[in-house]
Amino acid sequence: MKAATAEEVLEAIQQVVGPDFVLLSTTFFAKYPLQTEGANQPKCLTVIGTHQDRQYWGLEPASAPVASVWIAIDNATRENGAMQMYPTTHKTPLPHVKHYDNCSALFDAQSIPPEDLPAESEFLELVPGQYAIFDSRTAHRSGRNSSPSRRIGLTMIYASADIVLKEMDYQNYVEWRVPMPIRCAGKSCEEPSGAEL
Ligand SMILES: O=C(O)CCC(=O)C(=O)O
Repeated sequence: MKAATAEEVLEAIQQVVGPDFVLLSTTFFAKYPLQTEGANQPKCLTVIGTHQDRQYWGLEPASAPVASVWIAIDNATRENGAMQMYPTTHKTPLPHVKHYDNCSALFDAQSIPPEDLPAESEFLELVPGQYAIFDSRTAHRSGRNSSPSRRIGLTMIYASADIVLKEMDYQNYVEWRVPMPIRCAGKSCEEPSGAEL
């Protein structure tokens, strides 16, 4: 919660989504080293298929700005599964194909096929504490951790307060309720009461 409501982050987010906004989610993405002996390390499910956060979540209206923040808890490198970003993709919603890569941890193993992506991409190689803010339509993915080092990142998604969460289109829909969004204005955020958490 401290990271999500840090003044520096809120100021940056305001510039992108406007003065009245909600924190929709915080998620840790952990990739443990594949080479840790004896670790209960799944061979699969450490890949995140290429996706656009807001498209994948069914956030509307399309005109409402949504921004994603990814903070490195550990070093993020190409070898340990740093995020790979596809610049310019924020301009267009792209198709998400179900079961494209069944090793992907996304619901329905969705992914945007490579032919729908630009040839150019950039890896978000960050040191702990560094973060990136991107338009939630920017397509991104992350690969396996093939290194001996752990890679954990924290994602936080903010949207302008008029956002609506439509039902997600999943084949194997699991009840996954987005908790009460946290409303922010100016430099402060209201935490929901215990009952809403
Ligand atoms: O941390 C990762 O590897 C993936 C994060 C991600 O896809 C996201 O935040 O939407």
